[in-house]
This record gives sequence, structure tokens and C-alpha cells, in this order.
Amino acid sequence: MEEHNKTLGEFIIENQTAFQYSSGELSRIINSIRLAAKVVNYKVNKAVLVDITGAAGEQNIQGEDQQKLDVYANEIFIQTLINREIVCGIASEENDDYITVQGSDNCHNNKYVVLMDPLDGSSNIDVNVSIGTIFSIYKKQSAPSQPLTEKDFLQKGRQQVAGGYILYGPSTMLVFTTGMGVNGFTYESTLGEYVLSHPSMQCNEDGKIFSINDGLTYDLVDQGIKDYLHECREQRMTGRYIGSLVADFHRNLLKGGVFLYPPTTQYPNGKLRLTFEANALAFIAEQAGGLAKTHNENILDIQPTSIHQRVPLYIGSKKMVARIQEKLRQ
Ligand code: FDP
Repeated sequence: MEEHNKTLGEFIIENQTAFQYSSGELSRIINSIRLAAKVVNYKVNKAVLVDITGAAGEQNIQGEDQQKLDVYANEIFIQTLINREIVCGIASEENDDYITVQGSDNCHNNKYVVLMDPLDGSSNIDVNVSIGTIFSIYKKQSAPSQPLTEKDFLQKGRQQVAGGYILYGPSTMLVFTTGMGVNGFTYESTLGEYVLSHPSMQCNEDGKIFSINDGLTYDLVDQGIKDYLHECREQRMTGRYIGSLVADFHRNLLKGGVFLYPPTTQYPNGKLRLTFEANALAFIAEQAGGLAKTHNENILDIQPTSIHQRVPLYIGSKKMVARIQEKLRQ
């Protein structure tokens, strides 16, 4: 079989020994995410027909309205991981607190924790626009016999053993890294398989696309960001903003560009979450030759202080992110 026709299942088996801390567990977690993503993909595709669009009537911890599909995706990913007894803990952007997963023998012997945003870009669900899932996998820090603590979820992004996303777009893709480059798999619905379509993904060093919510213009708090955006417009760059982080990031990864969510008057620390969103994408960006920064720090070097913490995010082509940093220092 050609490299391009390889399925995700085959890729995982072939690369298992190369995975950091390999014991088969990490492969099984990615396999479970692959399975849950198929189920969520099915529902996303059928959402209007099976009456799963619209608000669920609850708010998450961030005070944002939960959509029915948010709640559904959250349950599917969590249950799939719990049922397989392969992780010791899960934290989701949709839940206030992390979940301790106990095996059938009530122990904590599994090595990994998963942090995820089960359905990112939820304001796009009801209008048939691309949305995504973001996940990060870390090794538990405390000894296997010790109960899980919050510290196990508050690890720097650089400690990730795997990070990835699923993009539910015109086609569905699963893109991930275990620290040895980035590979993208496209869902082939007749086979029911993710097929390697984008091996060894690379982000152009420079690009022409800048992605920001233009409606934030009068709410930006940093002159450096205003100046950078002015420069983008003067240079006749292309403005593209879907409003789903995964989709915006994915386009810029493939074409070269930068995504910005800076501090605003409403969100003084930026809107996006460090542990559920920024870290996984930062890991992928770096592995593909790109960069992810906050105002003065590499995203992957930030020590999280709470699982729902927000950060300013500048991510994508290296030179563009570096230029934003220059403008912020001026
Ligand atoms: P959403 O609120 O629709 O879930 O993660 C939050 C997120 O979407 C990102 O996917 C997206 O990039 C951003 O927020 C959009 O925020 P704005 O509506 O403020 O532009």
C-alpha cells in the first residue's frame, strides 16, 4: 500500500514503537479518539436531520451557552475514553472540573491524562460551517499509586506526549503529532477509515493570511496589535476568519498565515484556553515548523495555573508570529 493510502490504524501500529514512552497505551488512546471522532462526525453531518442543533439550555464554566452538539460530543469523547479504561483522567472545556477515571479494579494505574475541547467553534454549529475537536495527551506526573491531582492537568504544553485536532469540514480530518512531525488523515466515509492524506505537514515560514475577528478592532488593548493589523492591510494581505479556531488554524497551516486572538477589553487575557485549545495547536505548529506565542512567551513554555486559564494567542507561520512580537515590543 502506498504511503498516502495508509489508514490511521495502520499508521499507529507501524509507529507504535517510535512513540515516546511506548507501551501501546498511547496508541490505544489515539485509537479511541479516532473512534469517538467517527461518532461525532456522523452526528455533526446529520445534525439538522436528527434535531441536535441549537442551544442545550445550559452554560459551561466560561459562561458560554452550550449547544446540544457540544454536550453530545463531550459525552461521546469522555465515555469512549472511560469505557476503554486507558486514561486515568480527563479534563474537558465543557466541564468545571477534571474527571478521575478509575479502572474496574478501582485503581489509577493508567499513565495518561487527556485534556480536550470536544467541540470548538460552537457558534458555527447551526450554520453548517466547519467546527473541530482539540485534544492534548500528557503523562500523569504523580506516582501511579497516588490519586490524580489537579497538577497532573497543569503541565506545560511542552510536556505533551501527543496533541491534535479533528476538523469537521467539507471533509473530516484528524491531524496529530507525537513530537515526530505532524500527519493529517482524511476520513473516507465509505471505508469508515481515516486515511493518511497529509504526511509530514509543514507550515510555510511566511504567509499572506491574517485571521482575526475584525469586530474586535475598537476593543484591542495593545497598540502593537493595532499596528501589526495596519501593516497587514497596507501590504494588501488577505484577511480570513472563519470563527472556528481549528478551521482557521488548519487553513493557515496549509497555506501560510497567522491567527490572532489578542487581549481585548472584554477578554483582557485573550479568549482562548491554554490547556484545552492553545497547547495542542502550539505543539502541532512547532512540529510543522511554525510558532505559537502569547505576548512574550512561547505558548508551550507557560506554566498553567488553572485548567480553564485563557491566553492571548498568536499562532502560525514563524515569520508572521515573530513580526507580531516585534510590533508588541516597539
Ligand atoms: P466559539 O466561541 O464559537 O466556541 O474557542 C472558542 C472560539 O469559538 C474559537 O473556536 C474561535 O476561534 C473563537 O472562539 C471565536 O471567537 P469570536 O466570536 O470572539 O471571534
